[in-house]
Amino acid sequence: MKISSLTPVDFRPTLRAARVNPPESRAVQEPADQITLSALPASGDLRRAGAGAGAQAAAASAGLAGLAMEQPLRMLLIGPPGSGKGTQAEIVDQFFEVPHISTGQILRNEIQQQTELGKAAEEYVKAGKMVPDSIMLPMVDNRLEKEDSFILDGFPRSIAQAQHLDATLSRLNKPLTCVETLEVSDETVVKRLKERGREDDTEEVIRARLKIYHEQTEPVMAHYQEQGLLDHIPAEGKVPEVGFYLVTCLNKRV
Ligand code: B4P
Repeated sequence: MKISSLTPVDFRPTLRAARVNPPESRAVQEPADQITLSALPASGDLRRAGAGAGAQAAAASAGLAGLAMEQPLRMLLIGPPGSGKGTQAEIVDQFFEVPHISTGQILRNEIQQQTELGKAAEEYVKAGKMVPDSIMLPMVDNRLEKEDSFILDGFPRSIAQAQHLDATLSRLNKPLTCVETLEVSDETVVKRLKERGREDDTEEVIRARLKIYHEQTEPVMAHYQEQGLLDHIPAEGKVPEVGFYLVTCLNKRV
């Protein structure tokens, strides 16, 4: 279903159900009997239809928007490569109208424009390796200084990056609202990314990115679990299903 064919009323059962019966971390209930998952459109449809106003109206009708607008949403989106971070950030952006900061996308833009930063990062991104912190940390700090609310996608990817982020947000007095982690198997990741076919989506590079994820990024979850900020989002399903769980969890956090 496309957003252009939806009225705010179409969203209400979905969002009401989300408020009344929110999924708990890991023990998420299958919501298919209570709501119409197709009421959440695919993110590409949202973008093509310029759906910000419609989604905001829907959120307002469910009592979501007032909360979202009074409190800045500052969320981290963490997950393996191809888990759908960029895809889901687009859905969250449509509901909460929060700037989306993707470290992967910033790096790809810099590489495409062949800036000094892009030239320095290029070999790492093409090989699926972590770009050095000497490049990443000032780049992220610079963006966070400019944004009051944000979806930070792809950062932090290591404990060192998480500790740096804590210090930056504390200095800026911008505490996090939540950390959402997208959970998906390695085999699903490989299948999705081979189909996408970006330059860094060869099987060899995908496996290298997954190895780094398991070794360096997964320990970051415990860091945020201890702070009570972590939500686990099952991300094997279709884009709107994943989006439903994610928006529902955010609804509990704002
Ligand atoms: P990213 O840009 O973060 O990685 P990505 O592979 O694009 O992941 P994402 O999860 O966003 O995937 P998408 O939504 O597009 O990083 C790229 C590189 O930048 C890294 O390897 C690294 O070199 C560097 N880098 C970035 N941040 C760094 C940091 N902090 N420190 C050091 N280096 C850093 O989804 C993927 C595909 O799946 C799409 O084709 C999408 O259509 C599809 N899809 C999504 N959800 C789906 C679903 N539910 N079902 C079916 N298909 C789905």
